[in-house]
Amino acid sequence: MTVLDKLTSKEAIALEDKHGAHNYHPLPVVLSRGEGVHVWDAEGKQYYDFLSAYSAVNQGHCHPKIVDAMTHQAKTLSLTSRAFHNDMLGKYEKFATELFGFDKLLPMNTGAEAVETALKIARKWAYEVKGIPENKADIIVCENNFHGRTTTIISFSNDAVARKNFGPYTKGFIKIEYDNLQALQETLESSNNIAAFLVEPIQGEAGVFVPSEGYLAAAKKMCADHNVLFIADEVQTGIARTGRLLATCGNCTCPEKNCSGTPEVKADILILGKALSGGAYPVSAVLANDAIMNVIGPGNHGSTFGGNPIAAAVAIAALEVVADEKLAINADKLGVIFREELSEFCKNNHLVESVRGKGLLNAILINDSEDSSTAWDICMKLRDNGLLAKPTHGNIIRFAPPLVMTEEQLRECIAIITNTITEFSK
Ligand code: IF1
Repeated sequence: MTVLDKLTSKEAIALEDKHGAHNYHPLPVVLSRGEGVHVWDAEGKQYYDFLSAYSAVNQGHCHPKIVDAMTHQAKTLSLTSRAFHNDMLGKYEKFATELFGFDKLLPMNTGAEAVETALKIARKWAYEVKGIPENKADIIVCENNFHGRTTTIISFSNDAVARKNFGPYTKGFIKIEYDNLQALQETLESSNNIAAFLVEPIQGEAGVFVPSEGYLAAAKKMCADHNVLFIADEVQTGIARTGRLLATCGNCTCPEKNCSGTPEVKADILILGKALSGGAYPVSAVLANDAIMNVIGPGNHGSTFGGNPIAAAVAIAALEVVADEKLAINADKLGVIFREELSEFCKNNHLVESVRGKGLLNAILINDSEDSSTAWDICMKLRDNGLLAKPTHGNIIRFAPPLVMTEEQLRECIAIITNTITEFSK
């Protein structure tokens, strides 16, 4: 077999099982092509993608504008390292900082790397600007957070599977309940050594938990009142996924919803990833204003691929697609339809308890125990019926299609979902 030989799904799974680490439990489907809202398996069966690679493929699979930008740059100059300048990085940094409203951008590759970068910046700012005694800085995080899988990040996770036997854990983190302003206020008042508050505007992996109206704005104000940095992890919620350019744009009435204005809840440090590249290439970024970002000097932080020319070209194209195709407006509109239709369905189906989400980041709660296989079994049936989705935790199924979906396609998918669950309920 040469590496380019066509494999059957069965062959592909067998190779992964034999030669690959078993760090995932994928749904048994082998994808071999993607275009827009569709993916095809190795046997050519078509599916609607309702996961979008965990909100990385917001612009749709293999978006021609993004692919063209990537291939053109790959044929021109792929990687220089930051030992030298390149003619793409500054253009990307200017484009992105103006779009999101920050002075500077620190380019990285994965979401976890960007989260780690934000934590390092917050700590350095705490010691050099706020004046917290060295090695005494604490960062507040939320219960049931998901920010990635590095040793430091899992140190403040409460997911036992992600944490166990990876100690000793990194210190300097205080966990509080998500969407609980009193807990945040009390913690902020409890110590002068708090550097920052790291929060997901919507807790995706925990089960698409949308916080109470006004939570983010109030949390941001509390942080400002205590000279504590507000760090928004928008790796999953950013880039139009929740019906706004950023989830921290809140209920901004900007007609474009892709404006270059300032988000309603302006983070001190903004973390982006995933759809920053439209899923074509690992691109992540940390954005902040000079008073914070300028604590970073030469040699403090970096990465071989961070800010490489292909990443820069891809990110510019991916962000242009979001604006040109008004993806935030579409996500907002289709998300309302999805939740309305599924809420109606819940009333007459005992298996689905509720639907929640914002824009096209939604989830349904299955009326069964967390350790039941019902959500998984439903996803297996959805696969058979041509729609791919996966449970987040136990009895919650996340639904997050590419934002390029049309209303007609969405309604077709809603029918697949409701018919499948109805069949399953019998
Ligand atoms: C996997 C979860 C989602 C993220 C937020 C940082 C990162 C993520 C809010 C790290 C990444 C991914 C990781 C991916 C599956 C997916 C995921 F299920 F793991 F938790 F989306 F909910 N901040 N989320 O959601 O970004 O380093 O992965 O680029 O690990 O299987 P990354």
